[in-house]
Amino acid sequence: MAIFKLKKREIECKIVYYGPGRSGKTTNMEYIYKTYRKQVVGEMVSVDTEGDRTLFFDFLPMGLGQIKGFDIRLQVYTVPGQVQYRSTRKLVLKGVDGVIFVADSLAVRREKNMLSLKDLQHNLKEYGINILKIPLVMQHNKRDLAGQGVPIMSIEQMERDLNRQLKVPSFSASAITGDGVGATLKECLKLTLLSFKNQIKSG
Ligand SMILES: Nc1nc2c(ncn2[C@@H]2O[C@H](COP(=O)(O)OP(=O)(O)O)[C@@H](O)[C@H]2O)c(=O)[nH]1
Ligand SMILES: [Mg+2]
Repeated sequence: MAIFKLKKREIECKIVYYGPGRSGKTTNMEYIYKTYRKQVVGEMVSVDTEGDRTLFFDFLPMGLGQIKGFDIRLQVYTVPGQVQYRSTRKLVLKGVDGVIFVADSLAVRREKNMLSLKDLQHNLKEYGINILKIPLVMQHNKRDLAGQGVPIMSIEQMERDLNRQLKVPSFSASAITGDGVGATLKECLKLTLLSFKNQIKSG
């Protein structure tokens, strides 16, 4: 739930990178951290252990300037994808305003992508959120691996697997090179801010 601080004229919103373990969520955030220095208003916080890069979550606070006289503050989180961190994933989703689903293009991760999307749907539901209603953007990550000798899925296949019912905006990306990373976040932010506007109208 976005926090509207009317006195301070601030809107605080929360965007979460979701997806299976090792799909590139932390790498997305690292790229954002490096590339949008001016918008980053604090340190990127990563709570990780050896081996699994993200044990708890990554957190990045950003300030995006003003819209209609309101300061937009953005809190970006990633979840740990590994199956065993189920409760952490749910916790990180608390109060979420927009979601970026980072899917792994590696063919061997096909099943993991689909399971993770189901897990997202389930966890949102536990907070009373319908996955079809929340601002959601899909990212097909690791496209740089095309032609590198590792089997990766076609975009068409990934769209069929993950986006046939959702029909959300989707982006090809490489979190390593940064291709598509900014575009993904910007689209999610746009949808999120639009949803506030609609909520204000209908409320
Ligand atoms: N080739 C390639 N590797 C990537 C990309 N994104 C992430 N990786 C690698 O995949 C591994 C897992 O990435 P990480 O961001 O920790 O995944 P997370 O578990 O989703 O946070 C790391 O070795 C990354 O360097 C990408 O776009 N292309
Ligand atoms: Mg991570």
